[in-house]
This record gives sequence, structure tokens and C-alpha cells, in this order.
Amino acid sequence: MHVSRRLRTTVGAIAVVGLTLGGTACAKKDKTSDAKSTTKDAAVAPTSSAAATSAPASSTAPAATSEPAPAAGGDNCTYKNYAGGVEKIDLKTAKLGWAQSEKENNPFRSAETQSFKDEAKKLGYNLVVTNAGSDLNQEITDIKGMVAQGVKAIVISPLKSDGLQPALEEAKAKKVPVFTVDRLLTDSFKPCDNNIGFAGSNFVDQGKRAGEAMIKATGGTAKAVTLLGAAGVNVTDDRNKGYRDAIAGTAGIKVLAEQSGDFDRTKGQAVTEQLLQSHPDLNAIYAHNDEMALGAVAALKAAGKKPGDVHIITIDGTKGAVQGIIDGWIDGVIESNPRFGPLAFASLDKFYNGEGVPAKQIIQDAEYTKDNAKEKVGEAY
Ligand code: GZL
Repeated sequence: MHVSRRLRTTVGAIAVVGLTLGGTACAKKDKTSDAKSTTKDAAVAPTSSAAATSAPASSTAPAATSEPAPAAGGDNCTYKNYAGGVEKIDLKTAKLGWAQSEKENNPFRSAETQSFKDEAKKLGYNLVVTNAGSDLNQEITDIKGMVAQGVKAIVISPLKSDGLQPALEEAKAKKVPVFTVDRLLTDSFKPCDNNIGFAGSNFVDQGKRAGEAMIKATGGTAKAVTLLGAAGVNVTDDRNKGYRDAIAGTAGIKVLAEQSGDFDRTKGQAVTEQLLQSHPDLNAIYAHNDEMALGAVAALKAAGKKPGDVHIITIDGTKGAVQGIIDGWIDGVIESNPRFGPLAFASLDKFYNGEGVPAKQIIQDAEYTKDNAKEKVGEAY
């Protein structure tokens, strides 16, 4: 029998709303049904008492839908079927790892790491934390180093969607399961083989929502530029695809240039300065993250622009960017919620208690607009 549960519950700092879990008994059936159809099982009553009383989704309450893991046998991923089986551990006593990819001068990164530290503290977990400082080789070294020092399960935020294979192979060889959050391993994503699964946003949808916000902010007419995220990252490709698709039917929005600012504020500023030189008439900017958008604001200010001269739509939900809406420099922010600690540890728990983890758990993100920025700035990170 297929039983799908639509949970509406709070997990630590993050309320997970609409998490649909297919247990091992229904994994084979789920294989043929997409995430959307499984979340339609809303008629099933919530199973937790928190469900009935929890508040509606907010920016701190991402919803997750899930896809089943295409593991051998079609089951959701557990310690029993991960890469041929790994040792069962007690999460309370084992050493666990969190491998952060990027520098934490980006609030997305510091909020993400903090959510792991806070949740580990709350649960009494022993957590080893590394930060690769935006260097792929360092991230490989960090993950291998954790394996070498006896860490039993590792959560990673991949710096690039491809290239971490040496670390993944080392962890697999030593029977240390890896769980992936925030960026998707594309070429090397082998759920229940070299990683348990992925939890993160729907980045195409974020881009689509950014495109719709851009059409609204500009009335459908703009000379726009895009500050792309880092190359080799699924987030960049997906956010651009969603945006391009969304504005495709609005001929009045011309994309004059697309250039990478590497998800970095300083680079976002430098790229915007260059773009203002080559396209002095640009009046709209789509930034793939808030740090680059804030760099763009600095460049606009230096160029003598006033709030509203150039429309800006961005993605993340940092306090600085939401304040930018209040101050009139930014038109809209699509949220990308980085507080993965509770969801990641809950997934590890399901991995070890036999309930199993789906290949992908997609969270739902909120949005900041001119209408809600003042009221919701407290929810921003
Ligand atoms: C999102 C992510 C992005 C954030 C950035 O999951 O990987 O990377 O938008 C970050 O701020 O650098």
C-alpha cells in the first residue's frame, strides 16, 4: 500500500512544511510519480501534533517535496542499502562533519553554517566544521581530512557541481556516507551510492520567480543585465534558465549582457562598473545572489544613480538586500533559505533509523517585496 504523509512540522530553526516522504514500501511506486503529484496528497491528515498548530509557511519555513532515491531495489536510501551497506552509528556519540564550501563573508554561508552548529548543539551532536574558503581543492582536502579523523557521516555544500569526485570516492571507500545540501552534484550525483541525497531549493523556479518580479518591477520594458553566479554550479545555470524562460514572452525586456560576478560582492560591484561603462543606458539588473546585488548597488551609487533609476531583482534573502528594498535600491528578493542544519540532521536520522531518505528534498522559498519587506526583514539572514 502506498502511504504518503504530508508533514507540517517544525524542525529546529526551520519549519518544514509539506514534506512528502515515500517510505520504503512505496518507493517503487513513487519512482514513476513526480514530486508535484506526490504533494497533491494533501487530503491525508497531518501526522504530527505540531502540524495542526504550526503557523503558515514563512521565509523561515521552507516546504520540502521529495523524489524517491533510485537506489538498488528502488528503496529510499538507508544505511543498509548505501553503497552496499555502511555501519549503523549512534548520531549522539559519533563524530559528524559539516563541510562548508564558500567564504562566510556571504551571510548565506554564515547562516548556513550557524544552522548546523545550532542544531548540533541542540541535539547534542559532536560536529566537526570545515570551510574551504571557495577553493575546490581545499574542499576535497577538508572532506578527506574528516574521513581520516574518523568522522562517521558528512554533510557537504559542494563548491562546484562537478569535481568533488576524489573526496566522494575516498568517503565511499571508507564507508562514510555523505549528504548533500544547497548545491547539486550534477555529473557525479549518485544517490545512495556516493551520497545519500540532496536537499535544496528549486533553482529554476527561483529564476522564474525573479523573471516575473522583473517584469512586474519594470512594467515589461527594460535594458537589463544579469550578474551570473559562479561557473560550474547548477545554481547559476538553473537560475539563469528560469529567468530567461520567464522573460522570453516579454519582448520589451532586452538582456544586454550576462557576466559572472562569482556570487561575490566585490566582483559584483566591479562587473557592474564595467557594465555601466559598456551599457550606460542599462536600467535593470538581475543578480543571482544578494551579495552581487549589493555590490551592484555600491557601483550605482558611485556612478551617481538614485534609488529606482535601475531596477534590481536578486536571490537569497539577506538582511542587507531586504533593507535594500526598504531603502528603494532593490525591487525584489526571491528567498533561498540556507538554514539546512535541522533538515540535514533529520535526514541522517532517517538514514540510520531505516525510514530512508529520498534522492532529492526540494524546499520552498519565500519572497521579499516592497509590500512585505518592512514587516519581514526580521526573518531575513
Ligand atoms: C544556493 C547557493 C548560492 C546562494 C549564494 O543554494 O548555492 O550560493 O545563493 C551562494 O549566496 O554563494
